[in-house]
Amino acid sequence: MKVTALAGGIGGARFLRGVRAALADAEVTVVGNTGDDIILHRLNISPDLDTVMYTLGGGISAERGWGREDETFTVRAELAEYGVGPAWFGLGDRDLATHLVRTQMLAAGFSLSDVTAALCQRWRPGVRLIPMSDDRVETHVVISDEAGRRAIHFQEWWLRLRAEVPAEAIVSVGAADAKPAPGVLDALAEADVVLLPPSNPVVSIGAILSVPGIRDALRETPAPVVGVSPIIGGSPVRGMADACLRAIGVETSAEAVGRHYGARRAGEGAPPGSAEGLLDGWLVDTVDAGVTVPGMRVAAHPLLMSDLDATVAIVRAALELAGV
Ligand code: GDP
Ligand code: FO1
Ligand code: CA
Repeated sequence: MKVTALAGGIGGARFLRGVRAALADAEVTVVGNTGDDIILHRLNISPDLDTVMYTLGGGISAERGWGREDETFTVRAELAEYGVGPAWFGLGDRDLATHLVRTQMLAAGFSLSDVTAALCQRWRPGVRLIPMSDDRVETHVVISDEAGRRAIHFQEWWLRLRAEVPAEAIVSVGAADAKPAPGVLDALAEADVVLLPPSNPVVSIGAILSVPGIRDALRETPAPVVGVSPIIGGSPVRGMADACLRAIGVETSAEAVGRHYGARRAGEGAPPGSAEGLLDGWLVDTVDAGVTVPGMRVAAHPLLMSDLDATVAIVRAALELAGV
């Protein structure tokens, strides 16, 4: 079976661990979010690609969910002694090697897809991990503070400001001119099932969908498309997805996020051709049972990915909803 998933960082990576365990023989392609990518100290850093790669490759920090296990931060501390920041970004010493390899390969003319494949030669994540685009796309957040109204990089908003300053807009800079990376559209067209893990609907899944062509490919694939809610009982399980949803005018609830993704096919009574959404099925937590989204099958299952067994059960429920 061919499975294609779109993925952000921690929520996506943990779900994918369940996909791999539930479907040992499946060919899994992961389209990773690169909207979080940032250049710091002239280094190309791809947090979400690395989170997926380290999580599936066994190198992730179990406690933090990002960066490497057994990490040290000596380089960051030495930079701070020179008064060089940013202090808000956890640049780990082990992680630094990944950024150095990526930066050197990009400078030598390799694409981000090539670089990601090369890094995965070491980590062997057991899935084909491809970036959403080889072109530079960065999520920026429009805020107003003492320095006035301006756009800052998503990482600065998320890590330095802890998303506490309201986002007036969230912009995918560069997306309009970006192309999907090689293999992205084919992976969607040729899949037997497409899964949207419980990743951030705005800055992870939304960023991937901002690359022209990806949304249409999702709408047109013959495969069933099923999403898993990152919102349980009106709150994100982890992180500040509510601040991102507020910025796009979507309530923080499983129902509102399901309606935001929308149904691929028109529901009963709706005019033909009126559906413009992405999903055939929406999996919500049991506390959200009863949620309805026009045109979509909705099922309820406990959605806390507390351990691998619980995650495998979530994946199985999503596959059942997809009918595969
Ligand atoms: P990020 O890039 O590290 O922020 O990770 P993602 O975008 O892939 O996923 C972030 C989302 O994962 C958050 O909005 C959380 O609500 C969601 N999440 C984290 N853990 C769980 C879980 O155990 N169950 C569910 N349903 N969602 C989760
Ligand atoms: N998340 C944090 O909360 N603090 C950090 O200092 C931090 C550094 C970092 C470095 C490399 C990396 O791959 C991920 C890192 N993350 C960090 C996670 C990540 O930047 C974001 O939390 C997610 O991308 C949010 O969507
Ligand atoms: Ca992310």
